[in-house]
Amino acid sequence: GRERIGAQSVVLRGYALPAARALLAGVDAVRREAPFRHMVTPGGLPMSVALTNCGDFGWTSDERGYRYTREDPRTGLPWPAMPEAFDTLAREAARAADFPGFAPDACLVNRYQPGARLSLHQDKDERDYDAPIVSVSLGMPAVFLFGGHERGDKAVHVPLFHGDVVVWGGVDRLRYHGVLPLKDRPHPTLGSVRINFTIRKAG
Ligand code: MD5
Ligand code: FE
Repeated sequence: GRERIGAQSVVLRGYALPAARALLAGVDAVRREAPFRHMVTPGGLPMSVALTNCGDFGWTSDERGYRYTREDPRTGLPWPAMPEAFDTLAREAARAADFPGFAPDACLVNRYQPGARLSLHQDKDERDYDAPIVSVSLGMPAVFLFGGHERGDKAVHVPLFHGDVVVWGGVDRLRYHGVLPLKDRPHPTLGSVRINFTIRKAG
């Protein structure tokens, strides 16, 4: 199914299910090279969500701010390569959501354990806001908050399940969004974890 949640945003329910094994193998390959870690925000607090990256650019947060870097700050080594399965799925999902020609170069991988949350924010560290963002959810369900262009705008609640893919772009690209604290509803194969990865054009 295809659910429109904004003028240029769609949820593709179960779109990633046929590729789930390959995608999870990709997450394992990435985490072996660049383990999940709790980055510190500019405010000095560790994030409840643990993250890693793959591709040419990776998103980083520390006391100095948010930015994309070519290297993992933990090691100084380039971020792991983007798994083929991530790249293929992202291009196909973008096309299905009317964003042909998407050429991703970055992927932020988020790991949620029970209680982890993402407060309302905009994704504006990328260079090109014309490119969409493709998000893949695996494991436990979550409630995604989809707000407006001002922080105080009312946010709609969108449940996201294992295998769902969301594509955001165009006029929706800079809308505020977040994730409610994760409930512990163990997934049959992944257990008490939610993995969300977002494939982007950052550079
Ligand atoms: C998540 N991740 O479930 C969410 C899903 C992040 C993040 O928000 O920054 O890692 S991706 C949601 C998203 C991305 C880009 C634009 C919009 C939503 N949007 O315009 O609503 O871990
Ligand atoms: Fe975001």
